[in-house]
Amino acid sequence: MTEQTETRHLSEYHDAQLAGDRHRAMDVVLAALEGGATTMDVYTDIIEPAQYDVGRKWASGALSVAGEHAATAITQHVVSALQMRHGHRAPTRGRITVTGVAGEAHQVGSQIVADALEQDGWDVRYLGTDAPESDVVDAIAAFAPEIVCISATLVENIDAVTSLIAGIRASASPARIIVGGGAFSAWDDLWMRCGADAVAGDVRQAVAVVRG
Ligand code: B12
Repeated sequence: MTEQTETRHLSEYHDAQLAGDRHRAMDVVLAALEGGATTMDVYTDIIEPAQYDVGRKWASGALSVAGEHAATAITQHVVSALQMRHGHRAPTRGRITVTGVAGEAHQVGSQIVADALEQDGWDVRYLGTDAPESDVVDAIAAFAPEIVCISATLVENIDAVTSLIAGIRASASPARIIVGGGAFSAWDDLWMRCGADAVAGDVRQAVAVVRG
């Protein structure tokens, strides 16, 4: 995609979100894919910036809570449809658990990371977000993944990330733990202070860091 086409698709997608029109939003994404964009391009050049715009508009009062919920529901619909389009192929890499933490409601980012990793050949178990820590530790022990990805958007939830990582390590899981999400942009070394092995900024970097 040229930069100009990317910008046009982003603004058309965002307009469709604001109009609450999920069919139009899906058509914009299909047009981008037909024009040569990859699913990864759609995540990073359309969906992520459109959601960040939704956040800015909500924070400034230009968008109501209902408007934000409708826009995010459209994105969740589109993200699921993109994954359906990829279909299911047998995994060619190892096992990964992707999860949020207790108290964290944001889950679009972690869903996208889970989907992109599955597209990259990993055997992914996605736990959504806001499950009790002990349940997450148990689910990880049962699946025995080589890698655990933990997502947090709010800085207030950093203690929950630290505690979850300690819980996973105490369960004797040898998994490499990678963290990401908006909370980690607050300070450069926050991921290290949580006890994680690595951090990644967006979904493209997440796939690269997971591959190691
Ligand atoms: C939708 C939304 C919600 C929805 C979430 C619904 C859902 N099912 O997810 C709801 C309504 C629940 C919500 C609630 C709140 N929200 Co909110 N929300 C958003 C919004 C608009 C979009 C989030 C989103 O979809 N982002 C798109 C994804 C793709 O981006 P991402 O999460 O950053 O993920 C990417 C990377 O970070 C990375 N990544 C993410 N996870 C991981 C994990 C790993 C391992 C790796 C490697 C990478 C990685 O890859 C992803 C893809 O590239 C954001 C705006 C924003 N800037 O994000 C505000 C925002 C995050 N929310 C905000 C706030 C304040 C709140 C509330 C406190 C509001 C309130 N007063 O109640 C509550 C808190 C709820 C809670 N306890 O968590 C603020 C946070 C401010 C801050 N810096 O702390 C934001 C930034 C809005 C704003 N501009 O002020 N929210």
